[in-house]
Amino acid sequence: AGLAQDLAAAADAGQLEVHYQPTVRLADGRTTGFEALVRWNHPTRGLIPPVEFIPLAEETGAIAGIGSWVLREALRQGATWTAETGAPLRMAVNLSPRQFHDGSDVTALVVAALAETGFPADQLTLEVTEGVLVEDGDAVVAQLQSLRALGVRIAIDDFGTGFSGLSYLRHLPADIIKIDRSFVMDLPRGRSAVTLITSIVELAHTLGLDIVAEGVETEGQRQALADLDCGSAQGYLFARPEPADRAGAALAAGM
Ligand code: G
Ligand code: G
Ligand code: MN
Ligand code: NA
Repeated sequence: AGLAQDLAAAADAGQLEVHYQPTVRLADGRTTGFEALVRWNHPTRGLIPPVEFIPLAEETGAIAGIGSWVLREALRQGATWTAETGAPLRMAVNLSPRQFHDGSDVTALVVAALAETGFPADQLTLEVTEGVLVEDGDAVVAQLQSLRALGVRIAIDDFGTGFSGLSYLRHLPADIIKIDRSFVMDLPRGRSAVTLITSIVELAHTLGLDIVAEGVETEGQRQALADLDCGSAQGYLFARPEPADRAGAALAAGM
């Protein structure tokens, strides 16, 4: 069988895994939550990263089943960690544009997953890219608004890499901007990265949005982002995405 057929069966075959990368508040270095990142443990090809199978899953439609499995798994894990730590940990789950575009009801999917796992709606973040608005923009905006009405927060992932400029921020209901790793990489010295991040932070403050900077790998980058008043960050400096047992152990150790 080809990769596409294998992929359609992967969730049911128990071959998908979710890894978890912490989000850290820069003011005090505390972990406030995790981003769920899926991996495919293929029986013969080994661990396949999402960049190699999410696009295929989007083409074939397998993303619906995979997305629903990841959401339920991440919320189940989030509910466990919340119970263990007593802290209102956030869980962020990535959604593909395609999950909004095949007539499926994302809100119903999320409501069912929240009910099934007992994870609180107001601790859930859903990450979308601006590409989600390219097709059926009005219908997608309506879905995002109904999700926010539940208390779910919407994050714009990979912010700054799209082609539509800042104007779409007026149309995309959002709570959080995730500054793309490609800008963070040029800190602390890169003049244009500093200028760009400064304007994104100003814009976010004006619109009442929170900021998460992605891909922080060095202490210099962390310090620059703290100086620029970015609220939170993720990156290898703090932790790589890890299986639930390792991420949970780090959490319990009080990171
Ligand atoms: O760790 P990393 O290789 O996990 O992730 C690469 C890309 O795959 C990122 O753009 C990320 O947003 C995407 N991705 C990871 N997990 C998921 C998922 O569960 N659903 C979707 N749609 N994308 C994901
Ligand atoms: O597109 P999205 O932001 O959802 O994807 C996050 C991707 O970035 C994942 O592939 C994740 O493994 C990767 N990632 C997370 N932190 C770092 C980092 O500090 N450096 C690099 N190079 N990649 C990172
Ligand atoms: Mn993401
Ligand atoms: Na990103």
